[in-house]
Amino acid sequence: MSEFLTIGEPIALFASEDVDKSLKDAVHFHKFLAGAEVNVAVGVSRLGHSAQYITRVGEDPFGDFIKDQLAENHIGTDYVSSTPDYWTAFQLKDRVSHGDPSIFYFRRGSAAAHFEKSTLDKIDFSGVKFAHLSGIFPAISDQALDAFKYLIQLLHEHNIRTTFDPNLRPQLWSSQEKMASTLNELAKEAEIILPGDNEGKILVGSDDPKTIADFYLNQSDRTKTVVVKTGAKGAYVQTKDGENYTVPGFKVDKVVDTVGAGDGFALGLVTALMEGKSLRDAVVRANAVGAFAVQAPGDNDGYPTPEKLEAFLKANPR
Ligand code: KDG
Repeated sequence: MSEFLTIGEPIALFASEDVDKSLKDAVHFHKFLAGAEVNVAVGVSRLGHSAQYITRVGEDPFGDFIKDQLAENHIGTDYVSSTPDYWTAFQLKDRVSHGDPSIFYFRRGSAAAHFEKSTLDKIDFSGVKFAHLSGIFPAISDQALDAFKYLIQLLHEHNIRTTFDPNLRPQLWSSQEKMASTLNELAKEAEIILPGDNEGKILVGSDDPKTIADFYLNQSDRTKTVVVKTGAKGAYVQTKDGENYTVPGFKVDKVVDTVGAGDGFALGLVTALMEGKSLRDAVVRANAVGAFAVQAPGDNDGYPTPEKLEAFLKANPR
């Protein structure tokens, strides 16, 4: 029994340490655990909540590394299976002094892409307060998409609250239209949707936060809240009850790497809601964890402990 669960593809990430060198030329890399959903699980666990991660890895050094990392981060592995038949994914990320880094994946046909749906029948949903879903796992294969839909069905049957981050990864889809239509269909199943304003352009044809929120709130009765991430500016919140407001972001001295900030945002929001905090306070925490994330080179190494988070929020009151 865990408070939180998520499904995703874990990735061994090699992050370049050679600033502003292309991936072709970089020679120094540091190995990290990555994968949007596992990032969220890492941060949830670091903030003191029990978390289970659902996935499949290969019986190879990257799979072993991921299992070690999950154990180190106290993430439950009851639903992590391994296979000798397919590899675990890995990726390269460059280091840039400005903007977003570029990423190169080695993941096609991975063990997670061959995820076995029957794993989901073993899940103990008792005590689960939240499940976090992202648009990456359903993009990696038809098999993963099918399992993802089955998980959604099970979550509904057990009345589990859900967050959905579209997490656009155009490289994983056959076309932009397919990506937008599939993700918008999946978004209908979530209670809370967390798009980025830049994703809005592709998903709903506008980067205006209110237009994005209106679209998702109108397309499904199940969706109660949309929180649009607006980068360093913070977030725009709109609920089915007609509430809407902006929560400003936090200033950061030096941005080291932006990847993992969106996952940090999601875990900040979910953990605060699991602790019974108001939606507004949850979005403040979401922004705060996002600010921690951009100050570290890996995707999830910057996420705070409860002590660090508390000290940060005290020093930067909202
Ligand atoms: O959100 C962070 C992710 O981009 C990263 O960890 C890798 O899951 C990943 C992906 O597919 O891009």
